[in-house]
Amino acid sequence: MENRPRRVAAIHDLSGFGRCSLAVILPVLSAMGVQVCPVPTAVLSTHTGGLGEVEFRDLTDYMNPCLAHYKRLDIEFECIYSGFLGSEAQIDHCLEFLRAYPNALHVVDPVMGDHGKAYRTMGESIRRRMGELAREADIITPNLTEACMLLGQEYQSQPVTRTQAKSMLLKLSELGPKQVVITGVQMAAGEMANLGYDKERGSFWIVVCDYVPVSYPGTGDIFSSVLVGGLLTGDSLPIAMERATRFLELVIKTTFSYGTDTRHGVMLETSLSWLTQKDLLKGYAAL
Ligand code: PXL
Repeated sequence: MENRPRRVAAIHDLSGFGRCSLAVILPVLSAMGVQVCPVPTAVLSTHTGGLGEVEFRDLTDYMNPCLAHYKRLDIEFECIYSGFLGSEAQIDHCLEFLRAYPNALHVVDPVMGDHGKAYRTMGESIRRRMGELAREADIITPNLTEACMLLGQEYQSQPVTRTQAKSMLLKLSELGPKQVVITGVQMAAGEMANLGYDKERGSFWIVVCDYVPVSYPGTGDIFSSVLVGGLLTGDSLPIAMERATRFLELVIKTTFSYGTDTRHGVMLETSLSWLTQKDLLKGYAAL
């Protein structure tokens, strides 16, 4: 392979205001020394989380010709990374990207909902198709709500025991992915945690994080992007999980201290330089 930064095709929407999707994925991965090639699925004036009527342009028709052009150019990608998708047709086009690059790391962030509820745009049939996409992934990064949706089980609002956590991770990996990371899990022991499982090694991981009593849009996109950036630049799974967790803690606490409108997202700009340092980390533990 050529001696150059790792390259990712990032199949996500571009929301102009609100700091989510490509607006955060691009700076995060660039700061980590990874080249991002955005494949925008739609352009929105803002995210869909409470900022009024959104100006929206669908780009579904762009996705296949874009892939065809990259193939004509013989452009290689080390990773295909998808997230929020607006329609079943977009899921089909993502599957085509994955099949066109079988040797790339396939990362699917199955963005479907949060806090036990599906996002407004994520009806039952698109959620089912998202499950199909997740089966084709090497790595999936659902939050707890999305993990329950993928498993067809009711949202678990009660804190999760270690045994339940391991069982969910195992069942998700049985769908297909080799590595599974579940974010934002309230553990029965009292901590908030991100959990991971590596099927090939049979290892379960937990990274505990500080709880902050607010929720911001785009934090799932930032978590998955740091995870992807870490894995593509030599991190092990638990180290990449911890890097993503520590960075989110930093941006969430920074933002919370300013008391800004949560709908505006996290203040990524002032914390981005932390990602360029590649600190060594050791705050993960076996689950
Ligand atoms: O961060 C997930 C996301 C991505 N894109 C759009 C969204 C959301 C979450 O609300 O609305 C357009």
